[in-house]
Amino acid sequence: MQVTPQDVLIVVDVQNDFCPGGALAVAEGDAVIPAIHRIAPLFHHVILTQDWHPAGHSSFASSHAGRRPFEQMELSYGVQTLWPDHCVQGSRGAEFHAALHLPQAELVLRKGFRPQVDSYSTFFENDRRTPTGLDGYLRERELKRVFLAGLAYDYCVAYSALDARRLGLPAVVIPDCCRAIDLEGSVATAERDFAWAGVEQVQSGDLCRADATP
Ligand code: VGL
Ligand code: ZN
Repeated sequence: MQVTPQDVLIVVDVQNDFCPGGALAVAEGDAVIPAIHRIAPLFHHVILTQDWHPAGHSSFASSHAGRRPFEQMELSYGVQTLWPDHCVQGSRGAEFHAALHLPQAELVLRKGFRPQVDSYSTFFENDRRTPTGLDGYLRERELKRVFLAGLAYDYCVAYSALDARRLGLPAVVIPDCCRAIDLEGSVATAERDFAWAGVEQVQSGDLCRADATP
C-alpha cells in the first residue's frame, strides 16, 4: 500500500506505563518502538497521542471503594473497565518511552484529562460524544487518511480506528506495530469490529512511499 502526503501516522500511547515494568504493562509493549521507527520515515506527517489522567481519575479502580482493576463498572456514560492507576499527569509512567524517537511529530494529543470521563479513542472520549479536537485538526490540515500504530491494539488503537471510520476517514491499522492488552476477548472483538467498519489492516512490510520508485 502506498503512503501519500495526505496520510498521517498516529502513534498511540507509547508511554512507560504501557510498556514492560509499567503500571498497565502490555506484553511486549516496547517491541512496537523499532517497528514504528522503521515505518515513520514513509510518512509526511506523524502525530503522537498521550494518555494523560489526573490523579484520582474515574477510570482508576482505586477511585472506587471496594473495586479491583479490570472489573467493569457503570459510570454516568455507560460501562467502563476499571484500570490500575496509570499515566498520571506529570508522572514517569505518563512519559513517552525513552527509546521512542520521533522528533518530526507535528502534534502531541493528550486525552483522558477530564476526571469523570475516560478516553480510549483519540477522536472522542468514552461518552462517545466529547470530541478531542483531532477531527477538526485533521480537516484543517487536509489530512485525509489515518494509519494507526502503538498501544493498545484492542483499546486505544481500536477505538481510534473505529471513530475515524465513524467520521468518514479511511483508517489503516498496522498490526505488527501494535500490541494488545487482550482482556476477555477484546482482540477478537476489535478484529470483528474492524471488518464490519471497513478498517483495513496492513503489515508494515507492505507499506511504501507513493513517490518511491520501485
Ligand atoms: C489504554 C486502557 C486505559 C490504551 C489507555 O492506551 O489502550 N487502555 N487507558
Ligand atoms: Zn488510560
